[in-house]
Amino acid sequence: MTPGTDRARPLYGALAGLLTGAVAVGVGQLVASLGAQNSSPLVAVGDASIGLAPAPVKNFAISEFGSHDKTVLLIGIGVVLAICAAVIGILGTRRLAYGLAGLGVFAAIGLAAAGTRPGANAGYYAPTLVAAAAGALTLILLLRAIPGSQAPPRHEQPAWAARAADQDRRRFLVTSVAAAGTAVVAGLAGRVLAERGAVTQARAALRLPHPVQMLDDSLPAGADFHIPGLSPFVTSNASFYRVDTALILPQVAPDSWTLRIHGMVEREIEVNFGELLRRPLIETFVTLTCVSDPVEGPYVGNARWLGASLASLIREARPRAGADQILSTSTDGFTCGTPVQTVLDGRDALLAVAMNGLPLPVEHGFPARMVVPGLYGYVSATKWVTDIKLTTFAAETAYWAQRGWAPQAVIKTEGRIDVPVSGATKRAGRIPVAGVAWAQHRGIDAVHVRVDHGPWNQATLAAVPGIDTWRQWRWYWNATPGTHLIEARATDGTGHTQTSFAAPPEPNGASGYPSIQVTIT
Ligand SMILES: Nc1nc2c(c(=O)[nH]1)N[C@H]1C(S)=C(S)[C@@H](COP(=O)(O)O)O[C@H]1N2
Ligand SMILES: [Mo]
Repeated sequence: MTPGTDRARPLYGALAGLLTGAVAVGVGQLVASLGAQNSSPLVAVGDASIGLAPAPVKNFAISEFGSHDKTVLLIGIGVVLAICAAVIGILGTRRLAYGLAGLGVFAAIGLAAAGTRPGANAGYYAPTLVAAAAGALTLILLLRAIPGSQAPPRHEQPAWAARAADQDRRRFLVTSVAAAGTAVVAGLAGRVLAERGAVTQARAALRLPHPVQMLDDSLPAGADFHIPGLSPFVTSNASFYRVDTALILPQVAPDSWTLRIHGMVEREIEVNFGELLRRPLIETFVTLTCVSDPVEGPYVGNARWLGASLASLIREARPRAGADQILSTSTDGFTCGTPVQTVLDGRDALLAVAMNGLPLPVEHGFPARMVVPGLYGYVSATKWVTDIKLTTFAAETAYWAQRGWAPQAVIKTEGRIDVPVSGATKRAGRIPVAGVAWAQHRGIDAVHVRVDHGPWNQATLAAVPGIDTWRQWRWYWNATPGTHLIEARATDGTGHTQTSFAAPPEPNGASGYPSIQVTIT
């Protein structure tokens, strides 16, 4: 063994460890995609860390990274895994058993996390076990291929030794490339299989029934001012915000979907997807809002939903007196608590199957989700919902309420200035100031705008189909040179004008006037 290869051994070890980790993760993803959904070890570990993360960390992640919080989490897990994998590889160069023991620790963590998956069965352990076996094999092959591992006898001629070292390096390179290729191919195949599977096909094949209560047009007349930069009245499915705790999208096949309604009911019921579609379906516009949406934030969207009346489903189960909470659960274990009274008060609370004329996109809850006008998403809008339990707020606490958010939360009267964009520079003259305002199930009656704390000016409101959506507004401003602060405030259908008090999203929704700064030249 030459001194050079000796010093390089830890580096080779780290590389062997990284490749071992990559093969294990890739193979794990592939095996997971072949079997039960939700069984990916990586996702199980990620979900477990989401579940275990203290509320402030999770809230910070959502407010800082928004819908990208999961990407950040996955990158974080990736970095930690990479470091550990490198260490395992280095340990392996000392003694193979140390490296294998390190792998064993990871397998144990993966198995433990898999066991906590909702609906976990023996099949959930398979991806981790196969991944660990593939990892062990990779580690053994790579460690053996490290140059100098099979040290030539000391009496070898230097020239011979140099040639041997060269061959050794080539052998390590070839083994490494094979390992990297395996990791990439297995990982990609796993991804394609997981996301392009039966559910995507079932969704494409789904024929939506006609609603009994149908809207005339996809866009109500006069609802959209069509001002460039202003949020369109209808948010397209592609640009609709997404907020959930799912690391990979739950893949729920419609023919395996059932909704069970149980708990404090006289008559437990279960409906399958065919039965759901045969119920009288309602079509209605509802604006969803996330409680995490900061003032001027992006987590609001308006869509045309098609679904069965949630109230009529609940009534069929005949809730017992005293049941005040509808605790809904999704296939991935997320829970959500909605007041019974709100769902039964006559509003269009839906078990929705379509969004803007298409079957629900998988990321928005395919095949069925709840939509309840007037309540923030975390207490009303369960996606991939399969279980509804009638209970009480005193007896059970839903996912976000366990983490410090209000157990019940009505959407606050709020708005957003979309035009001009904050920070923009515009020419002096008459320019439109426009935005959207919302107070779902109370409606928007007025919006006022002021400049530099001057008098409030009444904005013109667009038409709306009802009180459950946001409402566009616009006001023409004679802009004069200088830097200006523009604020807006909305008044809802109950006569209540939104508060100027600036509250953060936690625990029950942000408040305060939306405002922008513009420079006029
Ligand atoms: N299964 C599931 N449903 C969920 C959530 C979730 O994390 N998991 N998040 C809720 C929250 S906080 C919001 S704001 C809405 C967002 O719905 P969207 O992603 O379709 O816009 O979904 C709700 N439904
Ligand atoms: Mo939310």
